Amino acid sequence: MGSLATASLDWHGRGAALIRGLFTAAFASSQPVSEVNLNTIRAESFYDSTVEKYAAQDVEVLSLRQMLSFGRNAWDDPEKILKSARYVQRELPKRLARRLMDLQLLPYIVVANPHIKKVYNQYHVSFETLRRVPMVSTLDNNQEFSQLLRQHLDQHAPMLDSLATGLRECKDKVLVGPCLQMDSFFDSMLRSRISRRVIAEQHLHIGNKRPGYIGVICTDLDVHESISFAVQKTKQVCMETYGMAPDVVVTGEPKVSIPYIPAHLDYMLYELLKNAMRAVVESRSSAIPGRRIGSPPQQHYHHYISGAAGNYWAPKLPPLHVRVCDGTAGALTIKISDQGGGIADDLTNKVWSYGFTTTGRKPREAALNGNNSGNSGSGTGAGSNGGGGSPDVVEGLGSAGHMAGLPGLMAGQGSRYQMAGLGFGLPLSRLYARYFGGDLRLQSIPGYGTDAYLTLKHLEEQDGEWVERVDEPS
Ligand code: ADP
Ligand code: K
Ligand code: MG
Repeated sequence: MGSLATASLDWHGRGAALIRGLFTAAFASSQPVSEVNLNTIRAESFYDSTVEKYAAQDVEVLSLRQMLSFGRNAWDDPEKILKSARYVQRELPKRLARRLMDLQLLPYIVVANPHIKKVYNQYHVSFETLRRVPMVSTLDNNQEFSQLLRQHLDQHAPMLDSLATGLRECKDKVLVGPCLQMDSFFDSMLRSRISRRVIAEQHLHIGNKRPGYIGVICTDLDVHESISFAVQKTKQVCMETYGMAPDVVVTGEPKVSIPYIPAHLDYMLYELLKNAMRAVVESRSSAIPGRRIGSPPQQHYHHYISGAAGNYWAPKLPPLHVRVCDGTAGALTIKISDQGGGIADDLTNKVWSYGFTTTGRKPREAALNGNNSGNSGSGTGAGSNGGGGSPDVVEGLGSAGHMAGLPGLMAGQGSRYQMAGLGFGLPLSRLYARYFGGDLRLQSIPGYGTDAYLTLKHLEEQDGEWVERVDEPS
């Protein structure tokens, strides 16, 4: 991050806030890859038609099938590795340019926000750096290019934090409201981020020979293994937050596997399980530590808890039910059911908004009284459930389990887990699901519980072929 400190951008509000940044680079385009470094890029003045030029170029979309067939045995084929490098080299600047255009078109009050500015800066520095890398034509070039790519991926890791914080601060300002399509802005920013990271990580791993993997895609991802990993992690976080966690009963077809990026599935399962566990625990407010009673009112339905939070009686929590259904229509569905009180009717759409959370409301208020406006990114509730007040977007499960080999793919996570509070879990999980042709839906019975349906497509059985979802140019 330190190296970005040298990049500063002059922001000039003009009219409808068309704010341009011209970064002059302190090197010529003929410079060797190794010298193309973030430190050498400076943001000096303000107008840049280059961004527009790149943003207007067609992007070359990828299909998962292409990624798999191209990547097969690529570790043994230098030509393939170089071809892959050149693809990344061509694609990233165009995709970054499109997002820069989106950022430039935000209202001034938003672009002037220091967190959003930081994101713009980082994007622009990456754009300028990557577009100037001379064409990769040898494996040595590729090694240098890969190092640079990794550096950029790492430096962009906290981008979600900045966007989330920026959004929260802007939403506090009454001026930014209905006129700003925040959700579609976030959708395209984050979808593009997913695609850039997939493309970059796929290249960075394409030269590794790893059994069961082609690049970052696990060719036979064991769905039950992913579920038990996520369950274990979520229970741990739930215990740390509330001192208790419901059990999880997993049923359905025992042997199910799909070609998928493990970190993506891990993220979605983790977010959905956290939501379900939180609902179950919070809907039984008397179960929250603090209410300590000498003897249980109804012996059968309570159990004695002795832990860091103290000794107390708590009602038994109804378990979550996870069912794996390998459907016939080429889709695999994972259903996660909870008896956590459900979602109030008037919140069913709002929960999909970036930044919308009911964290910080009184227990059960969310489920039973949806009329109280949610803490829609206002920040008052962030972390109040034990998340430590951090605006971090915990994306992914760190380096545990089968993600161990993919430190960068889900970067931005760190090890600071929290149950809820950022309001990104649902919309971002749906974005991940849709990215590979799947979907995420909720069905809730207010006052009772919620079913989440996560659908993932089987590549080999798809009608036609999954094709990367790329955003239109601005
Ligand atoms: P966060 O968990 O940070 O609040 P999410 O996007 O994951 O953000 O969820 C948004 C809101 O949707 C939650 O605050 C909660 O009110 C509601 N919600 C999500 N899943 C459930 C569930 N299983 N049961 C009840 N409410 C839920
Ligand atoms: K939300
Ligand atoms: Mg959540």
